[in-house]
Amino acid sequence: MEQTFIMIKPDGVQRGLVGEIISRFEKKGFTLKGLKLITVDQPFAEKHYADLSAKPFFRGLVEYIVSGPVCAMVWEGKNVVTTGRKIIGATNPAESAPGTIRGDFAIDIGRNVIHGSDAVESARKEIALWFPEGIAEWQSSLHSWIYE
Ligand code: DAT
Ligand code: MG
Repeated sequence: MEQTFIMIKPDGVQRGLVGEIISRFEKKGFTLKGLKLITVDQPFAEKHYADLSAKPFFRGLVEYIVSGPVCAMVWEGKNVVTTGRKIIGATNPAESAPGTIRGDFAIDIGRNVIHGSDAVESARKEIALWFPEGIAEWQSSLHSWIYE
């Protein structure tokens, strides 16, 4: 089954949005396979956002991600990478549709509350980076009530 890496950024944790965000993924029917509150250091944040290192906003982005604890998660389900991105909404909250997490809870692009992997391959890399210890082995007993 497909997995994705979802991270509630320091603003989302500080603003008390952890429960609301987890609830949206749970209610959709996805399965929580990994979860931890963690404050990462600069080299780690730079590694996570390595693809963006040439961007002018890179420094500010790294500073933001290391500014407090983040809630790192692995979610599992059919099409969870693409659907997870839809639940999160467009990168710039000014363009995120209402009903999406960023559309409902964010205003500025540099405080957009949440990260989600953009492809199955990046999800695999991000899960390996953030959860080197591995993730929980369990199957939800609701499976047959969610999948036909
Ligand atoms: P996403 O987080 O939607 O996958 P991304 O991978 O392109 O977007 O960028 C990672 C983060 O960097 C994004 O969540 C917010 C920040 N960012 C992206 N584009 C930006 C810009 N033009 N100005 C400031 N911050 C930006
Ligand atoms: Mg991205």
